[in-house]
Amino acid sequence: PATIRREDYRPPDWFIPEIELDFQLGLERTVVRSKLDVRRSKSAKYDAPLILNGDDLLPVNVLVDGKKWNEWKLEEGNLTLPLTGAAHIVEIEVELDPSTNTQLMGLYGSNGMLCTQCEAEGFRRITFFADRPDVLSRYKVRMEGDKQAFPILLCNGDKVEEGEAEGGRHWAQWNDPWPKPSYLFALVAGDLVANSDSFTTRSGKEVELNIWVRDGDLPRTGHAMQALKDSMRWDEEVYGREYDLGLFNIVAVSDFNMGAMENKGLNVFNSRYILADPEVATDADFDGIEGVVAHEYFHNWSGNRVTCRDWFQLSLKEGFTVFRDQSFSADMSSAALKRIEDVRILRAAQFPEDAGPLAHPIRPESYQEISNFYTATVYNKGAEIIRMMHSMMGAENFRKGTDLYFDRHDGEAATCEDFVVSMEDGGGIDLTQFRVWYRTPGTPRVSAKLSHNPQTGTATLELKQSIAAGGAKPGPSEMVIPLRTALLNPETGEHDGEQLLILDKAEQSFTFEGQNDHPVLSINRGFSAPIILENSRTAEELAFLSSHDDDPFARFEAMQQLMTGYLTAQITGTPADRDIILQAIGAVLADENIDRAFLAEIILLPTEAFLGDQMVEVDPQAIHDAREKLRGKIGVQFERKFRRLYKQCVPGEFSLSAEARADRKLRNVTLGYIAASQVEDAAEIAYDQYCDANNMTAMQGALGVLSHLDAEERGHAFESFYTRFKDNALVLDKWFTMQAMSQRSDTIKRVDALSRHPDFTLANPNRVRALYGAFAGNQVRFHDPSGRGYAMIADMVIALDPQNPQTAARFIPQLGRWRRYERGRSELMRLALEKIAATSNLSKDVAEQVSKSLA
Ligand code: HT7
Ligand code: ZN
Repeated sequence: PATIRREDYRPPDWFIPEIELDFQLGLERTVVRSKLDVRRSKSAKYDAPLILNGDDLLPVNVLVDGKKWNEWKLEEGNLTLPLTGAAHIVEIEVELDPSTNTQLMGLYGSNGMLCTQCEAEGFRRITFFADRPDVLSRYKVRMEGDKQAFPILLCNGDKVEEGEAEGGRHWAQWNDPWPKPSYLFALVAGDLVANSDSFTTRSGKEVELNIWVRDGDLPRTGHAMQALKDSMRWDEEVYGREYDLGLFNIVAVSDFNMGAMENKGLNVFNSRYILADPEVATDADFDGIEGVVAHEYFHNWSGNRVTCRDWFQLSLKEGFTVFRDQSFSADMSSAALKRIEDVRILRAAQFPEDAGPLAHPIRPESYQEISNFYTATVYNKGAEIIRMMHSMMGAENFRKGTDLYFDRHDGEAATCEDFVVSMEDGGGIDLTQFRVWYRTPGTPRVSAKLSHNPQTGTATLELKQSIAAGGAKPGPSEMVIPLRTALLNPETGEHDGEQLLILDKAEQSFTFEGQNDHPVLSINRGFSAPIILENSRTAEELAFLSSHDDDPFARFEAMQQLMTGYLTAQITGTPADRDIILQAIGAVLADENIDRAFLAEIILLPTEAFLGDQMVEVDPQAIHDAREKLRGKIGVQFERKFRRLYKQCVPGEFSLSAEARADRKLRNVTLGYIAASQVEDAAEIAYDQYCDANNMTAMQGALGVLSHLDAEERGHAFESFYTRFKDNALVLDKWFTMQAMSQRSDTIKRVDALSRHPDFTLANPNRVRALYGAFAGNQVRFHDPSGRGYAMIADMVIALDPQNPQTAARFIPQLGRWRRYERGRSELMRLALEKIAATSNLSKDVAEQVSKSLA
């Protein structure tokens, strides 16, 4: 496949300021007629032809300026028209069969409804068009369809007219006043009902809000609606951004490749990010809904009003919007827990990407298939880059910068560079060197050494930065790394205030006066920079920080580092002190002032995947064994305390209050430790929890524990769960997931059997991710030394690719990490990749990921 390079960007030869679309809708046959007002760019050559992208389309009819036109050519799917004038009206008719669109890009059928997904390049599967984000058009759309099959007809903007048509059909005319790129186009037709509400903007405009779902799902839309209203208010208060239409529609669909899509005025969501009530959704699900609803809403400004010039600038809207949704969620609940969770995601998804064959800068230099670049790097590392600007500038100047950015570029297709320049001009900061982050892949490593001179009462901090091989590019490569730092009194844990140190050289030292005792270093507080901090502190210092640091993230992090240090030593057969961990855990368990949710977080062991990322060569079985051994020891050591806490956290009436959520969380974590201590009644306690549960968090916690056990309660619970929830697709996904995550040795066999279960289908991405996504994340079972886990994923990718290449390609990175594993597994992973590579007619999506993984 061809490689597209950032440096090759050229502005469009033709603009299309106006487009009219007419849809005659049908699940098996939809006719699309378009009328484009095309204008040659002043900078284009006089004979530059009009090239309209198409993917799997055939023009039925082409007119230019009202006359039938036969001089078109189809080249690689694109329609080329050799036009000579400066402006023309081009009309094109195409026919689609949405029922065969299994890629879920363009116009497709889902549960009897019709819906669209156009980002990044789906609009070209609906009609021929300049399908690039720097061509902005005003859309007028008429849609017509059978009234019974599609009683609700939705599109972007405002509905300006509607009426009845012959043969039981009806129609609606939608106009969107805001020029937009084609990737923000959306249309939905179906039998839907709405949870309707309204929002008054701060300037007094009334906005109608609707969340459209299938009939029975209406009672599960309340949380999403509240999240939407909270987001609208928050964006006004924190960024001064108001909504700009009289209507905001959200539609939930069950077949969707990603989480949701920010189409102008008509967001389309994966139903898992809309539907929730306590019986079917966990607390994490509720949080996911709040975060994704906010994310899509925030795109109205960061993405829609100011969009991207080209897809290399994707992080301009995605990194910034993730930062915005993270800040929103932090403001809505606990900022500390949110930060811990965000960093966990970054480390689980982005750090490995940055350390592997698919590493790329947040602003990539090239791609073959843009869908492969909706990555944790572009999204989550992108958000970290914005967060660092925020830390360095302070909230007030940051806001001045974003105000200027929105003012300057409103209605434009902008670049990352435009954003940085606005932040410099508006926020009064020089970001010259900071720009290195935009072009450099890889996670920087920072070593920190603190020394103390009792004679002078000074402490000196020596910092060094480096970046893993393959990460650094020639040229100035030092990153600007803002490190929130405090020096803690070694007795009391107190300090004289935190400082923001800016590390912008390869090596740098900072001196602190007035330090009579050797202080304890608290650094990268709040995870102020997305770096790997190389072991800079002793186990004793880490234990001290885990009970004294006043920055909750740093406190959590100290415990994680303490546990990680011990476990990595165990795995490699190096002696290490376990007692200090037990003491540290004992100290937090004895802390009467500790927040319960934070306690649940801080006593968790690092994940097996994270531990693997710390190893030179990964042996998943050795990691699993060492971790389980420590879990067991902690369970035994504190069994009485865990049982007491477990009882104290007995749930009352369900509530989403912070206290109730903390209790549910701590109850599940303590249950996990009680089971890890291998006491006889563990299965019984878990089963009782399952039976008594009045909410999904408790149920899932219980099933999660039972899933690993060899007890009859396990079978009963899973059967009862299936019977109760088999008609709820989102809950059934959990049933598949929990079995695929089981640590039992028969898990591969079980996953194989589940792939033939009548409720399993490759046609639904949520189901595929529920079973295979969960299994590929199950370190000890996916990495079975036989290689059967790898073969299973490879076979699934080969089967799924012809139907849904985007979803198939998302499984390649798991195998792509083959170089990190011990020899036996490494070779088997490589062979699985080779098998995929040898498959004929691979999609561009899978081919790009596989070839890069093998290179
Ligand atoms: N901006 C949206 C991206 C998206 C997408 C991309 C490729 C294929 C399918 C997709 N569905 C949604 C999601 C977001 O970041 O808000
Ligand atoms: Zn987004």
